Amino acid sequence: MPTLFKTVILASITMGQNPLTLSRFVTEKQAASQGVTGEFAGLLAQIGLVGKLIAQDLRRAGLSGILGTTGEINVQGEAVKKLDEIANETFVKLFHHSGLVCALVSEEMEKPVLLPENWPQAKYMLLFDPLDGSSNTDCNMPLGAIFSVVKSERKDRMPTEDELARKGTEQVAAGYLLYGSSTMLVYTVGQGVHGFTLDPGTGEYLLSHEQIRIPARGKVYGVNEGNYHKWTPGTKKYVDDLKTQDKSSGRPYSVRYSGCLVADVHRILLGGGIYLYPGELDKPEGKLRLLYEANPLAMVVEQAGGGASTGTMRILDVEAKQLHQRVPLIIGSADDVRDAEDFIQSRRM
Ligand code: FDP
Repeated sequence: MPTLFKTVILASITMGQNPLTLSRFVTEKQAASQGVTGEFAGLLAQIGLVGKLIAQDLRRAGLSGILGTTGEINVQGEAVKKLDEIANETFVKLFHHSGLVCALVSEEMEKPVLLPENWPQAKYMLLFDPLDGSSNTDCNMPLGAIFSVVKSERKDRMPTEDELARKGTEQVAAGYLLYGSSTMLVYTVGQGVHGFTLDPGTGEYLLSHEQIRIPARGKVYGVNEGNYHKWTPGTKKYVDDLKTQDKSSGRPYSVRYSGCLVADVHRILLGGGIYLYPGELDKPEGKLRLLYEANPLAMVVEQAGGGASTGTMRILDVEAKQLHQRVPLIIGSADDVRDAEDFIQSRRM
């Protein structure tokens, strides 16, 4: 029997005999760790459920008349897609009555949803981008959702709006859902990164990527190079350098840019390389949002052994001042991120 065929059969028997579901995995990890509570297992299960519902909507989007825009402009000044709204409502509805969180912050809502009825039992607060890469909705390309979990330490009163904007180092968990050729949930609680693939047969998330480690260096970069003329000289030089031919250092790198941050970072998390949405001359703060895009992805990538930087400092150390604050993001393999910082800070020319 050909080896590949044998491997495929063996893999399916192994998965079939002992598939490790998300809930069992989290419960087992929980038993082994003091920091992870039953409440958190419930929260992760709820995110998984949100992912199943949104994945279902996305699969039928072209048939259900839910492609295109709503005609509204969101807090970021961007046209709201019908699917943005549906994904946001799914998150809010499922978490509102779950009793699992005391506040919700979303890219799609200017103000947070405070849930005093859940406090003080619920100490977690969820910050999320309900549908990442929305320009991909109408052309059947990958999409994602990103989430960050922080905890209210106050015993005397509900957290206020200001207390939701936290530094990345204060996250207790983070992760993303990826809607690609399969649906995946990837998360970290600060003890490594694990990935689960939604099995369409059983409707369960099964462990498919345990303890993900990102290679120290990759061969791929992802950036919207159409913005080249807007970049600082350091960013231009770095990207020029990636394209320079030099066999000994594995250059030129290949470009892979899908227009969906989650998909691009996921590729890099598994295979190495670097994703950049840098600051621009007229927009030094960049495009991406700190609290529910950069921070959670930075936590995931750091937990897998990679790096995440603004170009001048570690993302997780950026002071959070506003809920919808933007930040430049350079994320991926540790050595690649270090090289990018060297160019951006003119240590290399
Ligand atoms: P989108 O605005 O389509 O939701 O989250 C912002 C984001 O997508 C990322 O997913 C993506 O990497 C980036 O913006 C794409 O921006 P550009 O179109 O400017 O390249």
